[in-house]
Amino acid sequence: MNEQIRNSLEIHDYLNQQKQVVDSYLDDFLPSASEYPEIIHEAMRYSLLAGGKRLRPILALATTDALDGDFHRAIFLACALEMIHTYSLIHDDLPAMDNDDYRRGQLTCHKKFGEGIAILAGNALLTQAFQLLAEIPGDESLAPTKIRTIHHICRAIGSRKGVIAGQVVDLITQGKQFTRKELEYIHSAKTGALIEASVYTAAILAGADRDTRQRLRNFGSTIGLAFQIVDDVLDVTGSPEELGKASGKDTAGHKATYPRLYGLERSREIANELVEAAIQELSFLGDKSEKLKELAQFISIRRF
Ligand code: GRG
Repeated sequence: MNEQIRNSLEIHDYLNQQKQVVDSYLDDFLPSASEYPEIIHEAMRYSLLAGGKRLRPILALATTDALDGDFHRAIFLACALEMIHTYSLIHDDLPAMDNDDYRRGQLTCHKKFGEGIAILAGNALLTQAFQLLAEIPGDESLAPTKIRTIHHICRAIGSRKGVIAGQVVDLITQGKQFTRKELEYIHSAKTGALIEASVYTAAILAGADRDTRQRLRNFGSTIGLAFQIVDDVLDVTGSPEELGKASGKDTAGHKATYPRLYGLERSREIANELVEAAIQELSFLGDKSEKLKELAQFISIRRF
C-alpha cells in the first residue's frame, strides 16, 4: 500500500472514531426529544445528529491533545462549536439565504419542520452552545479562561470579520462582480473564522502561552480558508450523493468562489499551498502535531 493511501485510511479511521466520541456527548448535551415543547428539541436533534464530519470539534480535541489539555473541559467547547456550526447550516439553508432542500443527506430543517421552527432551532442551538461554554467544568480560577474563550467565539462569529460578516458579504456580492480581496474576506470570515476559533479557543482553554496560541491561530485561519476553497471546488466537481446536499449551487447562484476567479486547477493548488503553509506553522509542536497535520491534509484530499 503506498504511503498516501495509508495516510488517507488512517485519517478517515481517526475522524470516524473521534466523530463517535463527539456524537455521544452531543446526544447527552441536547434536551431529549420528548421534553416539552417537543418540536423544537426534535428539530435541534434532527439537524445536529444528522451526521456531518465534526471537523470543528475534532480540531478542538486534537489541539487539546497536542497541548496536553483536559479532555473533560475541551469536550464542552468541542460540542459548543458543533452546535454553532449546525446553527449556521440551518440558517444558511433557509429560503432567505441559500434556499436548499437537502443537507447532510436529509431534508433541510425548514423543509422538515417549517421555517419558523428552523429559525428557532438555529437560535436554540446557538443559545445552548453558550450555555455549554459557561458550564465548562472547573473551579473559580478557570473563570477568566472561560470568559476569554467565550469572548473569542463571539468575535469569530460576529459582524466584524466573523461568520456573520462573511455571510453578509457573500449575500451582497451574489450575481455581482467581486474582487480577490472580497473573495478572500468572504471565505476567511464565513468559514475560516469558526475553524480558526476551534483551534485557538482549544489552545486558550488548555492554558497555552501567547506564542503557542498565535501559531495555532495562524494554522487555524490558514486551514479555514483552504477548507472553503475546497468546498468551492467540490461544489463544481462533487455529486449530491457524496456531498449530502445539492452541488452546482454556487455557479447557479453566481456566487463569489475561487473556481470562478482562478479556475479549478489553480484553486486546488492554492488550497494545497495553504495546507502546506499551515503545516509549517506546527513545527514547534514536534511529534505532538501529528493529528493536526493529518487533519490539515484531510482538508486537501476530502471528497465530502
Ligand atoms: C453566526 C455561525 C453564525 C451563523 C449566521 C447563516 C450564517 C450566519 C452563516 C453561514 C455560514 C456558512 C454556512 C458557511 C459555510 C461553511 C461550510 C463550508 C459549511 C460546510 O461545512 P462542513 O463541510 O459540513 O464541515 P458538515 O456537514 O460536514 O459539518
